[in-house]
Amino acid sequence: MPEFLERQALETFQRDGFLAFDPKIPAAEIDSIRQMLMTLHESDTGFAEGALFDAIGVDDGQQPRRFPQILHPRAFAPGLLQTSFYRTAEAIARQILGEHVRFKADISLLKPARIGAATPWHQDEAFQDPANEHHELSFWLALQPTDRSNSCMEFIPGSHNWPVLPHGFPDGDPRVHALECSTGFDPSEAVPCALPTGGCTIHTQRTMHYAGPNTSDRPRLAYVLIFDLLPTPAKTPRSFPWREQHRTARAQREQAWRRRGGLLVHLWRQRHRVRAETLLFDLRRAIAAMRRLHRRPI
Ligand SMILES: O=C(O)CCC(=O)C(=O)O
Repeated sequence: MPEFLERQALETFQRDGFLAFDPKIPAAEIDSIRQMLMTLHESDTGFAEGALFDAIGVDDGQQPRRFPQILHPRAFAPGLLQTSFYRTAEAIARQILGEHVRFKADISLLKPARIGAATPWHQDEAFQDPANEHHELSFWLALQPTDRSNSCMEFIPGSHNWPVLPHGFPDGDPRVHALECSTGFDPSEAVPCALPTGGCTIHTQRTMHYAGPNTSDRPRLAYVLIFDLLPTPAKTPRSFPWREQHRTARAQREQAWRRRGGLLVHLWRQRHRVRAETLLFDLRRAIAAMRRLHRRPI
């Protein structure tokens, strides 16, 4: 596979922990990705199973959603992975993380016109199991021109070398899905990454990032692909207390769905990740997921 990122871009990414670049996706493909995602959002696809949710707010289905997201939209529109965007992102992920890289997840991120909420400052690893260290890359594809007026991504250079900083919940409300980091860094160092339609940013699981509200008259839609390596045991013990405190309506819908048999559907959807060298890890995770279903009250 030819190397996609040139040396200078690679060095910039390694220095800063993020990169804005042009993945050269044909315009027709961008239109097709946008249409597939908007169709899913407009039909509320995945709400009952916790795949569609509002990342800001209590997500009770009563209020207009200010940051609707759909987890693994490829499960509902498989064409999303038959794209040059997927192939390019995978090639770059391999270039950066090496040959053992796996596709992890995709997410659709919509910010409705005028009411689209800001994404609080956070590091993606704060959502994950602190017993393991994670090694992942997110490819954030802009499906319309994006700048500060309609919520472009903003990053703190060099933050990918930091540990995971303390996180909490916006307004201290554990029912909100989003996590917020409000200490240990200076937001005035943020670098906004305005992008044209089809432009893309890459960031790591520790890169501190944010996106402002959508104050424009058009929805802002982004499609994210995440690639990772097998997590490795954390070198020093860590605890992320916010993970135990989190009580989202999304997680409750997902748990109820999994108990009704959705867990098997979920594991089937993850089958592409299974490799000989990761089998043991994946098996342990599947068993832990089954145990959790019976332990926690809904
Ligand atoms: O699109 C946004 O507003 C935030 C995206 C984000 O946090 C991510 O891709 O990790």
